[in-house]
Amino acid sequence: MKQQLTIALSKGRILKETLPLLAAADIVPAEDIFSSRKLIFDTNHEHIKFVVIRATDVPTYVEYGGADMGIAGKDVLLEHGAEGLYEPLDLKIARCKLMVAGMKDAPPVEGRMKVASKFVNVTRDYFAAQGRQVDIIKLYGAMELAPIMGLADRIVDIVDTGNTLRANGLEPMETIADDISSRLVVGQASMKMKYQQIQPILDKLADAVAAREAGETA
Ligand code: PRT
Ligand code: MG
Repeated sequence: MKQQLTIALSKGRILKETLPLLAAADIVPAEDIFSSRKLIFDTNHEHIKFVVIRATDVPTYVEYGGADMGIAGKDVLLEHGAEGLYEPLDLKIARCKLMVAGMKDAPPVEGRMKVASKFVNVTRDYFAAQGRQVDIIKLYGAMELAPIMGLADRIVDIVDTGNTLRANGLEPMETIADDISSRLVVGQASMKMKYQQIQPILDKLADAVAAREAGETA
């Protein structure tokens, strides 16, 4: 007998790249996710459902068993912490970096540096590991604005092309993590209880990732 399996997907920019991988693993939503306001979606498998939620909520759902597995950016996972989660697969989509940035040609900061970010844990850990004392200011978006308005000396944010930094007169200064991409996470309890069902999905997704990579470099 197959048990119910719930997969938590991050809405927003990684969803578009996630669905083709799931489709290659033969898991397809029963209706168009983008044109629906639903939060729960049936799939072509009677026992598999998607929930579509904020990226930052994905590890929380999976950790506490509200979903069996999920897909989220490594940035989100680093910020959340790894407790209760396995991270068996790098989906290699939505690649980017976590960086420290500041105003272009900004002089070194004298005294205690103010750093604005939505990644407060990552920021704290990064500077603490270097013995640098910083004040962290939590923001929920538009981090680039903080140095411009004098709210902070530096920001910690996701950088892809760097266009957003440049367009706002900022520049990347230090790399915190250069291997950010979307990862598949599985709850530790679910992995134990539903291994028979989860393992074949992991295998198919791993194949889909490999095929996609091979296609890209061919
Ligand atoms: O909306 P919500 O608050 O729920 O979350 P979110 O807006 O962070 O989520 P979303 O959907 O925008 O991004 C989800 C995930 O995509 C992130 O957690 C990353 O793992 C991944 N990702 C990959 C990115 C980028 N690339 C990226 N470029 N997330 C955000 N950006 C931002 C970046 O911060 C910058 O402001 O896009 C802007 C453009 O980047 P540049 O450098 O190309 O200009
Ligand atoms: Mg967003």
